[in-house]
Amino acid sequence: MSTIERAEVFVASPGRNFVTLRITTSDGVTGLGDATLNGRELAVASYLRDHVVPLLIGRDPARIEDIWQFLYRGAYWRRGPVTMTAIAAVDVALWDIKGRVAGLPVYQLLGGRSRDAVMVYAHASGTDVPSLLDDVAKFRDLGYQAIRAQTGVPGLGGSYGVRKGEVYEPANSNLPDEQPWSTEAYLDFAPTYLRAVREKFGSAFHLLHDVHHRLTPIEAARFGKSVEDLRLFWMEDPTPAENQEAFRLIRQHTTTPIATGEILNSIWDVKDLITEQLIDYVRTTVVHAGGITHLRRIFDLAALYQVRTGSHGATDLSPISLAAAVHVDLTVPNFGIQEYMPHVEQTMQVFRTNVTLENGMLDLSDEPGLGVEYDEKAAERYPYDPKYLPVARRLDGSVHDW
Ligand code: GCO
Ligand code: MG
Repeated sequence: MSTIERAEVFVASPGRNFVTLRITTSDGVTGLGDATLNGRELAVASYLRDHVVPLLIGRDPARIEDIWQFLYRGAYWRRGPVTMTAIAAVDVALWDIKGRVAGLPVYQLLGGRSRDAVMVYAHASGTDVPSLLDDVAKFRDLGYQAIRAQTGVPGLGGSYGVRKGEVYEPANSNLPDEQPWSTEAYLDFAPTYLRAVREKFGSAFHLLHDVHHRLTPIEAARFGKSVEDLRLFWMEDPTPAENQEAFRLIRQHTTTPIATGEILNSIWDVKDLITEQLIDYVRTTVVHAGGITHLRRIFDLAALYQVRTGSHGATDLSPISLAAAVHVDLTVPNFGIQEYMPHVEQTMQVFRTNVTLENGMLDLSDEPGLGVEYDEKAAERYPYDPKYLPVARRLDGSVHDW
């Protein structure tokens, strides 16, 4: 029987920080898992190195479900981003190994294709309406079928989601960058710029918007109502999601579709949202929600309630997670959309993947496993570089949800 012989954790910063797990079997087969938790990277690296790797050595790498249960139930302490990201890294690496051993891409092990390719959404942003419109035009020309639109709020420096140059990278500071926030200014302005996008480009593409957890339920209801005629694909994270019941109130007032889940980690975190049909898209991801094994469990529950998938895919999810997401997205019956932001050149020197983008759709070739290689030597050129996500403060100085 082949056993797990080695499990190594790499922390590197090729353009941004990534934590990567590589599992090697006694037959010399390797598998990769992403363990990146933006701004809290070393906590997951230690959880893996100090508490999980010793438990893996000597186990049968083919027993993915059993290892998942062992790590989840065996920790005693349930859920949480650190634990679930660490378990995810192991789970994804084991699916990679299973595919390589079988000589099949992971999506074949998951039941094969349900679709030819995976629709993604691009990120248009600007500092004001004209620059946002220019950016939307750019993504329309590149062939994207779905575009998320965000822009700065006049008079407020540093709103969520506004790209500087070619790259959007919120974790950009050695200590958290403290950014001002005014809900009133946002609620006055955001519907105006979303309307400007529809007026200029029409309705022949999907328009998305990320509220980024900043509104109360009744404010979110007002926002959703005010943009109903713009036919948004979704409003994302309208209110913080740890209180699942809060979404009932939003639902009572608006038909604008709702997406949430990027910061949630388990099926329990989204159970009420799904079973009460309080959301339309669940945004949990491979990396932060316990790997392929657990994500599929969430997506299957969602399918029963006509909730579709819309996994998080910002650049703080490594190319391993993006590849794993595409394998899952290709197979699940209730796929909705996949978030996609291209990684920078340095990142792609370290992670080589076979994921391709054409006309706003992702696909991958038939290499066994996930189809990702990690270049350890290249990674050594990019040591860990501590960075934090920003913190939002209301105009009176008090902390708000970022
Ligand atoms: C998104 C997200 C990201 C997060 C980031 C935090 O919808 O892509 O909200 O932009 O803020 O992933 O690390
Ligand atoms: Mg988001």
